[in-house]
Amino acid sequence: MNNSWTIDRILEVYNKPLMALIFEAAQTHRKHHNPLEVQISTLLSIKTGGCSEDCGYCPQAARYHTDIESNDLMSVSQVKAQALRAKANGSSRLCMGAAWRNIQNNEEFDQVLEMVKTVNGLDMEVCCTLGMMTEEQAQRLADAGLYAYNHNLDTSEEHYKEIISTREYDDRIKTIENASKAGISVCSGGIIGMGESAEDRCKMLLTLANMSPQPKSVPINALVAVEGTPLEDQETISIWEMVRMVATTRIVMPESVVRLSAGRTEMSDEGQALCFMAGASSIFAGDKLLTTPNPDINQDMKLFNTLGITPKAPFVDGDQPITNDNYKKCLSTKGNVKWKRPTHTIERNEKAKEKAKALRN
Ligand code: SAM
Ligand code: DTB
Ligand code: SF4
Repeated sequence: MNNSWTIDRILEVYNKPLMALIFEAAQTHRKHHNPLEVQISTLLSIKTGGCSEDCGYCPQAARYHTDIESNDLMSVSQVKAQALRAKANGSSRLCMGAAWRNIQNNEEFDQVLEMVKTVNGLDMEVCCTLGMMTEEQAQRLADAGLYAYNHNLDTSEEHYKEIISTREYDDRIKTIENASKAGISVCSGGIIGMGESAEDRCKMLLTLANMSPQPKSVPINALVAVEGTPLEDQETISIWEMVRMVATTRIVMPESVVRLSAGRTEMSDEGQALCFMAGASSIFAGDKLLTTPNPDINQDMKLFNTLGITPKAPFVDGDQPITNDNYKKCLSTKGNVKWKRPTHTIERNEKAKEKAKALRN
């Protein structure tokens, strides 16, 4: 793994003639992954809309007037039903998203922990994207059985200031570090098509590629320009730019799963096939992302069949977490939580891992 990328080297890769770039990315892809397997994740918006932040791309920010239906936190049984549906449709991962600025230590977080435990119990990889989180909150999620945490850098540090004013780039990095420290697989990427330059895209990749370890998955989203948001008039990104971004991501983070994320409804089958060739190894499936449309699962399966691609099984790249009852040792008391882990040790996690391995063998 190369953690000493420079902006010049990444720009050099990004600016290669497209056919040469795709070829190099495809070769890198084959060295580290089975090119005929693509991981399928299903997104589930467990709490929709009404968010306090001002992310310029986001239809869920309360301050923008978008046509979305806001919803309170789902129940654990609703989540379980959706997870079973996703699993039956070939998804190995459920990614639960909440329109929160950050996690708060309250009953809603306790409910999310129960959701994590429940979905992990269905033998699916569980991912959450709940906004900023502290190290303790990350540990509680890990103890409940969380496999991955999604927290995107979105763009370069410079361009970030044009898109979001209610929090800092460093806050994002801190949350990613907190997930990593708790042993959670990091999922972090960004969005293209928000008026950024090629250099902004490459700077974002530089920050991700020089993380240690590099993120295990890197979602590349094309902006879905939603009416009512500040970015509503942005032009749809060309497929060539998407292929270029996917290929560069693949080369600078060879072992990561590169997820072809938002924006697929605007891409042709041929365009998506080029993205898979250039190293994309995961998609979000299901007819809805969080609030915007996504291709129908039957359409995706037809494309997989045409291309000879099969869905990847869960836990190929990492062990299934074992739910450790530490996660509920401190149930919240109306926003006034004292989270203590007097008995928690790293060894305990190692033991849990060994137990998981033994169970599988
Ligand atoms: N509230 C949490 C947060 O901001 O981290 C989690 C949910 S948020 C919707 C997750 C990610 O979705 C964002 O970081 C952004 O990268 C992506 N996203 C949101 N709206 C989008 C849009 N209109 N087009 C493309 N990606 C989008
Ligand atoms: C990510 O990188 N993309 C997903 C997921 N992580 C949470 C979200 C895409 C959201 C697109 C806009 C919407 O549907 O609201
Ligand atoms: Fe809120 Fe997340 Fe949307 Fe930003 S991206 S407005 S934090 S839901």
